[in-house]
Amino acid sequence: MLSSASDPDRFTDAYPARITALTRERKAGTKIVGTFCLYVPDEIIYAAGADRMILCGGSNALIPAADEFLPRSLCPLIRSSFGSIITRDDPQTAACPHVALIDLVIGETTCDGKKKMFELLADLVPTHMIDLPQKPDTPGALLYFTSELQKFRRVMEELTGNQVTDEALWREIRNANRTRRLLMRLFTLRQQNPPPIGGVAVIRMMQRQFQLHPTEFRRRLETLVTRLEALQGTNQERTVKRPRILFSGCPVTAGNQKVPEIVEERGGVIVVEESCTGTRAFWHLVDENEERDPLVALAERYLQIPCACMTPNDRRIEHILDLVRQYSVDGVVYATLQNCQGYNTERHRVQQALKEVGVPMLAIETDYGDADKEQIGVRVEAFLEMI
Ligand code: BJ8
Repeated sequence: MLSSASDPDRFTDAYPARITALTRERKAGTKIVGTFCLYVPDEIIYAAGADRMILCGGSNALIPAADEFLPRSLCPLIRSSFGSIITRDDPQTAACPHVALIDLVIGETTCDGKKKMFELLADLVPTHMIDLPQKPDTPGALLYFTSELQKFRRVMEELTGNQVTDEALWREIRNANRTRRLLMRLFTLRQQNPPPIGGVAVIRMMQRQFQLHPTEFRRRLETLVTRLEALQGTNQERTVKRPRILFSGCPVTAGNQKVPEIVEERGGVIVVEESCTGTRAFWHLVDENEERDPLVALAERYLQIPCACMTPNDRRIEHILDLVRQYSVDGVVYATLQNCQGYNTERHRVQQALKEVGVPMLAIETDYGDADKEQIGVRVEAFLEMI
């Protein structure tokens, strides 16, 4: 099995080269957009001829700078992200060089903490907000979100000076779907016992999805998938039984892999992630029927993402139960960030649903610090022994 240490296809080394490429692109006039969420369709950004980087922070070191502005009762992801932006021009503290390259931030109305953080951010960087309907199944939600994407399309046209044509949108939709299909192939391979690749390695790769250019990410992903498919049937570890874990909860942003690392260090193997650094990022394709309005096709696909900011969010529960079946899961580790109200509150419904099908769940609520590592390790070990 490939582990994170084997660094398949050098996904983790890609960041410095990406910064060099973005700096060059920007000098040549390309606009760089910063995003924080899966609900912002990359297809529109790339159809406008811009590039994008994700701005979700995973570094604990950036939080103190943010705490001068934000309450400590916000989740570490929001505080770390804000910290990376306010320190972006200070060479002593700037930890994320891509942040200084951003021309426009695209925010979204998901959780309250992010919404209020975007208000402060707008004083520092030009910011456009996409208003996301949070009852996705109600009549009118699709129409409304499509109208928000139309506004976003115009914003991108103004930023870049390029027209976002339907043709360019369909091209980007087809490209993004290709990546989604490859990810589906990779995740399907993980249904094997044992899986050919560990969960931490996959999470690190998924983190790079939001930093690399999509073409570069797809190229590396294709190499990895082809390699793993060729290895099928040759795995010598068949006698080793490690508990198969579904990892579910808040996104695992780059720099914050603490909990999944502990799960695999203590003897479990993560076989699938129900997370924005997992299935939520690629599970649904955009309809490629070019006789339709591409923005409607995009709105349909993106509204299916089962984030805990949505209500009701039954499709997330159904998705988790499906994954449990498809991946022969022995237990679920439900990992959330402190003060994330959506995912922490939804924990109860997930736990109830799993109880009904007899699958044990361990809930871990943590921050970006290391202080609770040992304590989490003890709990994870006891859980793995029990399942
Ligand atoms: S689609 S999960 S990327 S909103 S952890 S900031 S929810 S308080 S990141 Fe997210 Fe989009 Fe949803 Fe995914 Fe708020 Fe929770 Fe913090 Fe979070």
